[in-house]
Amino acid sequence: MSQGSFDLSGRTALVTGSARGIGLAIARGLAQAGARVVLNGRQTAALEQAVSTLAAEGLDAQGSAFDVADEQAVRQAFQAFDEQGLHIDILVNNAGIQHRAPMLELELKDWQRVIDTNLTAAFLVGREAARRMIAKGNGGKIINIGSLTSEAARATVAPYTVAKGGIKLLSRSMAAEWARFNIQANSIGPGYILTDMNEALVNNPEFDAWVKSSNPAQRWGKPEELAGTAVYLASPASDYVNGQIIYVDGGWLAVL
Ligand code: GCO
Repeated sequence: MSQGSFDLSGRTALVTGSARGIGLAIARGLAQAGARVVLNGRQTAALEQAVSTLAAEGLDAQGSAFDVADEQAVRQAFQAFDEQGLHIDILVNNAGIQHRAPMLELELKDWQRVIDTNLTAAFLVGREAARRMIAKGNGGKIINIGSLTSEAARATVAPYTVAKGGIKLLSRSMAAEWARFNIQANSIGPGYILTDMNEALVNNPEFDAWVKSSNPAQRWGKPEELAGTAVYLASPASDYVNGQIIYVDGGWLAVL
């Protein structure tokens, strides 16, 4: 069965920022569904560690270290894939950073860094991937990782909020231009998830209590809880789903 199938056998997925956290959990989920996964990060040691972890689980994983916000580095990484005969059928734009500061104290360089990594990089990597998907004529899947801040702002994380709002519309722009090539571009909006990036929030008793009281699930999410939605959006089961954002947030937005 191909229509409606969740099987990713024979597909290759690139997951950016996948040495840990949400990216690693999504890469693992895609690999468990049959895909070959290419992990990405900037730090080679952490990347190699993640590749070994997945390989030890019997999954098909390899690494590609490059900075997603550096146009030249992104180009070179895709040229290296071409030379290896590696075609990216599924791209997950996950790499992201956080910088928490009130806007009145926010410096331009930090604004720029967060926008570059969380938004512009998804365009840069998406453009390279889509060029090849279109040239090959087999379609493709792009999943851009948004956030609750794709929908609602939270004080002290303005550049992150703006970038994640942009991610939602980037998926729609990709859908608008590339749907005719059988490319589906959708977003996933994770809720508050237990990751290294959120360590300071998890360890802040007030914030932790706020997350638990404002969320109908009354708990933080786990990175692996994003994998099922990623597999769905990477698979033929979602071939007529395009430009959407699916929140995986325990119901947080439902009661906002
Ligand atoms: C933060 C942000 C995020 C949230 C995420 C929820 O302050 O770090 O709020 O990291 O976890 O945006 O979707």
